[in-house]
Amino acid sequence: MFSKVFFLALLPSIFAVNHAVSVGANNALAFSPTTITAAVGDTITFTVVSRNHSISSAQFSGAICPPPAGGAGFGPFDSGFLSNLDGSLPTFVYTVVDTQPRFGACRQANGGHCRAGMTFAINPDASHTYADFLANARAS
Ligand SMILES: *[C@@H]1O[C@H](CO)[C@@H](O)[C@H](O)[C@H]1NC(C)=O
Ligand SMILES: [Cu+2]
Repeated sequence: MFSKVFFLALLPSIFAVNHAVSVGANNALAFSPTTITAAVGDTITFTVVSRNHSISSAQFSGAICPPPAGGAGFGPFDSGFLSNLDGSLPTFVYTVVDTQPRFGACRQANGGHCRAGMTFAINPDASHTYADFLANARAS
């Protein structure tokens, strides 16, 4: 009994996966990949590989760009501005706390990067697709 409980307690750490996301690859205003499918307990490591960006949670529709400091939406998160202008390849790690769809964007340039499509989705679903979020961001 004790050993079974102990084993179950270890499960998240045994099976947790890290998902790597590149921020600004090829100097583009983009996250790559744009969609991350992750389980509770997984981590997502965002690495800024060019310029100066943020990884900020966003609302799905409405006034998306730019997300506010601190992020928007349920359980908001925000890396703050991370610059690779010095070649330091700064990272931000987000731990997935549930499987509900979450969306994010860069808040640099007063939303200019976000409106240019610098956006991503974590666990989007049929009624909250990445394509719809991207269209909403571009139009915001
Ligand atoms: C990064 O961008 C922010 C917001 O525009 C700015 O305040 C900050 O000075 C920039 N950092 C560097 C190192 O340029
Ligand atoms: Cu940016």
